[in-house]
Amino acid sequence: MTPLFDGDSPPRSTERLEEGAVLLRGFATSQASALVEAVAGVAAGAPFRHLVTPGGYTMSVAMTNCGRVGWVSDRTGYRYDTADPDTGAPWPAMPEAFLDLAVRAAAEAGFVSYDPHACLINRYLAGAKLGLHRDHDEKDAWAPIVSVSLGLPAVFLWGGQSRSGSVRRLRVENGDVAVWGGPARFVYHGVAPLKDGLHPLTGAARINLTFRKVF
Ligand code: MD3
Ligand code: FE
Repeated sequence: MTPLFDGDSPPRSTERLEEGAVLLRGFATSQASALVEAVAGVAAGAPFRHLVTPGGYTMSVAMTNCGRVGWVSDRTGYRYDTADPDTGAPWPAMPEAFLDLAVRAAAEAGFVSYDPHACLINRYLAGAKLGLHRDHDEKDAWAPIVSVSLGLPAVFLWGGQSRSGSVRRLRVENGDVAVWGGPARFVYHGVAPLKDGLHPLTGAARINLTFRKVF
């Protein structure tokens, strides 16, 4: 735990969760409102939608993407697609502010030359959750996933390397950034059901950006 204070910027700290995984508390707080605005720009071109899993369940989290490819799911499976399946159009470009933040956060966690292709944007309203899972649709098994929390707080579930192990609960807030890669790339993780509330930047929502190097 390394607290940093510089003048008027919000407090930051680096918390090492395990080898390859860090939580950068407050890393994006000063850019949060610009990031939320950029999310609205992306969603104007590619609206949030509730995807259906291969098992036939409709996800409680609403999703959209920006970047060269986007993560999608339907009855046939999960995949990265260059086009939004709802419109056939390419996903909106990744905003400069997104890329800049992701690259700086990855470097802070020790991953140099991070070059994410995709940003999956998750929107949680009260009750929405993400069950324990691993992200393994990406080819590069070392490059990190960078996660940026915006708006309402949530509880991250951190399950370690096996599904049956104990699960840590970590509260994350607006501006917190998690980076996990290398040996931590395939840990089980999820998000507990969102508590309702109101946040000045996002209203009744939590928004999470996850950056991925896909190929
Ligand atoms: C890192 N989304 O889209 S944080 C996904 O909040 C996904 O929407 C999460 O997992 C979300 O595939 C991104 C995932 C996570 C959970 C717990 C963690 C990352 C973590 C605990 C420690 C470090
Ligand atoms: Fe995930």
